Amino acid sequence: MSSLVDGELPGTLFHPPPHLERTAHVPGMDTYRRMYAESVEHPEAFWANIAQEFFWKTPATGPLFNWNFDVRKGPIATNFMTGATTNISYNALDRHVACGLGDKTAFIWEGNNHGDEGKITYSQLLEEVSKFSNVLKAAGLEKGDRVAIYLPMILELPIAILACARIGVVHSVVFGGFSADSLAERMLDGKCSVLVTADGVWRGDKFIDLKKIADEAAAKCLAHGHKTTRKIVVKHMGPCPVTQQNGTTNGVLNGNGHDHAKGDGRGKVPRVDRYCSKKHHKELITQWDDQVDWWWHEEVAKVEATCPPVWMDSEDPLFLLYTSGSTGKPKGILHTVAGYMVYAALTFKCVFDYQDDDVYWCTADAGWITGHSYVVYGPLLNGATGIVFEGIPTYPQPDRFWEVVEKYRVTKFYTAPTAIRSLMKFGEEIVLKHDRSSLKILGSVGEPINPEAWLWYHKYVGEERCPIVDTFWQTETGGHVLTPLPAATPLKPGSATLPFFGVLPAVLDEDGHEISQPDCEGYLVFKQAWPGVMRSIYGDHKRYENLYFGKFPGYYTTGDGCKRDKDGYYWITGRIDDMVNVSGHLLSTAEIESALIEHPGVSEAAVVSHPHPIKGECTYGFVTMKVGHVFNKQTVSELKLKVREKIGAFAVPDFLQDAPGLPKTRSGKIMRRVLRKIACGDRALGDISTLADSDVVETLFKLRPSNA
Ligand code: 6R9
Repeated sequence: MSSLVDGELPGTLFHPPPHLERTAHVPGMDTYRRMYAESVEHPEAFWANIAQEFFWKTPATGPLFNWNFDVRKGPIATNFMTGATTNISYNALDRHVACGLGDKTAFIWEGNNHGDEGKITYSQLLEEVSKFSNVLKAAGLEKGDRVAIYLPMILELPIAILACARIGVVHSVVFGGFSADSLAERMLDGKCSVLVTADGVWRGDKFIDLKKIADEAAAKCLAHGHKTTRKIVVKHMGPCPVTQQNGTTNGVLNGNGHDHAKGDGRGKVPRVDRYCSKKHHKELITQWDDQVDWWWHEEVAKVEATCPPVWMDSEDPLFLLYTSGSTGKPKGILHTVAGYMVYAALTFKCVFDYQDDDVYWCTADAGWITGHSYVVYGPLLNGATGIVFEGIPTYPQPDRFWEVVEKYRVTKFYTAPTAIRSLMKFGEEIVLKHDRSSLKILGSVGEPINPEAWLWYHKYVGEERCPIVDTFWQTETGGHVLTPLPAATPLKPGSATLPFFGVLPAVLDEDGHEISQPDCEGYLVFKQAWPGVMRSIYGDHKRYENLYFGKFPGYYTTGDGCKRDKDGYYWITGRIDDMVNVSGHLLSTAEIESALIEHPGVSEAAVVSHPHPIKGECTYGFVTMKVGHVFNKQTVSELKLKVREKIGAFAVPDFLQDAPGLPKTRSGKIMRRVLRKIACGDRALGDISTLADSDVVETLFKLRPSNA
C-alpha cells in the first residue's frame, strides 16, 4: 500500500466540490456563517423556524427554547417547544405516508450472509410499527414504561424502537454484544419489565445465542427483586411457523422481489423465512417458558394493523441509552421527544446533505447512539432510504462494504475510523474492484480519524470526489456537534472542523478560564444548549449535574480534550477521563477493573489505554494476584472470560500482565500515567517523585508480555 501522508502538508485544505453547492441545503461558507450566527445569537427564533417543518398536534404554550447550564443558578434543565405535543414515530412515518411517500423504500436490509436481504417501504413500516405497538400494549405497557431492546441489526430493531416511541414507551436499546450481566444491569437500572430479543444471530461466522443471554439476564433481574420479565422473541434463525403454514411470507419484510427459494434450492417452499436464508438457519434448542416468552410473529398476527400515536409532551422521555461511566457504573442517558427529533433530523439533513434519491448507509449498530440518530431517527424523519446492515466489514470477504456500496448504489456512506483502518491493511485493490461511482459524501464517527486513514478513505473510497464529514459528537449530545458541512466547509484531514448550528464551543484551561485566542489547547466545553442535548441521567439528576456541569459551572463538559487552530478548527485530542475509546466504543477502565477483580485469585487490577493500530486504542491490564495464586496462561484466559461475561467480548483487554505491585502515590492513588508508559515500554516516565515505591516500576518493565 502506498503511503499517502508523505508529501501532504499538514493543514492542507480540501475544498467542497463546486457541483454539490448547486443543490445543497447549506451552500458555501457564507451561508454557513450567516446561519450559524443566527443560530447562536437568536437560538429561540432559529429553532422555532426549524420546528415548523414537523407535525405538532398542539402548539407550544411556553418558551420555545430555554436552558440553564449553571448549577449556581438552579437545576440544570433544557426546554424545547414547551407545552407542545407531538410524536416522533408520526413524524418519521405517518407524515411521509400522508405526503405520498408510502411506496418509497424506508429500509433495505442486508444480512450477515450473501443472499439474506429484504426491503420495507414507509407504509409497510408504519403497519409493522403499529402492530408491534399494539403488541406492547397487549403486554401491559403504557406511556412512560421502559422496554429493553436486545436485537441484532434486523428490521425488527427499528420497528421495535419506533413502536415504543409511538405509544410513549421509553426504549432502552442494549447493544447485542453486551453480556447477560451488562444487559441485566441496564434492565435493572431502567426498571424494564419487557425485553425484546431474537433467538440468535450470526455475526460473521460466529453464532450468538441471544435468547440464552436474554434468559440469563432475565434470571439475574429476578434474583435482584425484579418482577417477571416478559420476553418478546424474533424468530430470526429458523423458518417462521406462521408463514410456513400457508406457504407465503407475511408479505412485508422481505418483499424485495428476490425469490430466495430459487437461490438456495428450497424447491417448492417459497420464502418461508423472513430474513435469514435457510442455509444459515441454525437448529436451536431454544428454552421456552410459555409464562413469559412470546414469539414476535405470533403476537403481531393477533393484533390490529393500525395504532393511533400517543401525543407526547415535547419534554417527555423518548429513550435511555447507556454509556460507560468513569466510575464504572453505566449511565442511562435520557433524551426527550421534541428536541432530539428536531436535532437528529436537521443534522442528518445538513451534514449528509440529504437528497430525495439518496441511498444512505450508516454502518453503525443501532445499539449505539450513532445507530439511533443516523440509522433510525434522522434518516426516517427526512423520508430517506437507508440500509440496515447486519454483518461485519470483513465477512465473507474484506470487500463487503464496497460490494454493498456497489450493489445498492449507495450515495452517502457513514462509518468509523476503526473500520477504515481494519480495511486499509488489505490494500486498495479490494476497494478499486467495486464500482463506487454512486458515492457522493463519506462520513466518519466515533473517534479521531488519523490523517493517514482519512487520506486513504478520501482517495480510494471516495475517488477524491467525495467530501468526508468527520462528525464529533456523543451519546449525550444526541446528534453531531462539531462537523463539516459537505458543500460549505473546507476540510482538514483529522479535524472535526467547526460547530453545527446552535452549538457554541469553548476551550477552557485547567482553571476553567476560557481561552480566547484561536490557537490553543484545553478542555472542550459547550456554552449553551442545543435542542438535542441530553436532559438527565436516568434516575440520577444529581450525577448528571455533577458529571457534566460540575467541573466548570456554566458549561457542558464533554470529557474530551481538544486543540483549536488559527482558523478556529477543532481537533479532538481524546478523552481526559478514565475512558478508553476502543474501535469507537467508549469503555470505562474502572468497569473492566471491577470485572478482573472478581477473579478469586486477583487482589488488585489497573487498566489503562494503549495505542492500537486498528482499534485506535485498546486496553492493557495490570493484575496483582493474591498470595498463593500464580499468574499464568490459564489465569489470562480466566481473566479474559471474566470480562467477556461481565461486560462483553468487545471489552476484553488485548494485554494482561502480572503486576506483583502497582505504582502508587504516597496517598495510595494508582499512577495510571506511569502504567501507560510501562505498557508501551517507554522509559521516559517523567516526574515520579510522588511514587511510594519506585522498585515496582522496574519489576513491571521486566514482566511486560513480549508481544506488547
Ligand atoms: C457518537 C459517539 C463519544 C466519544 C467522544 C469522543 C469520541 C466521537 C469523534 C470522537 C474524535 C470524532 N468521538 N466522534 N473523537 N472525532 N469525530 O461516538 O458517541 O459512543 O458516546 O462516544 O467518542 O471521545 O466523547 P459515544
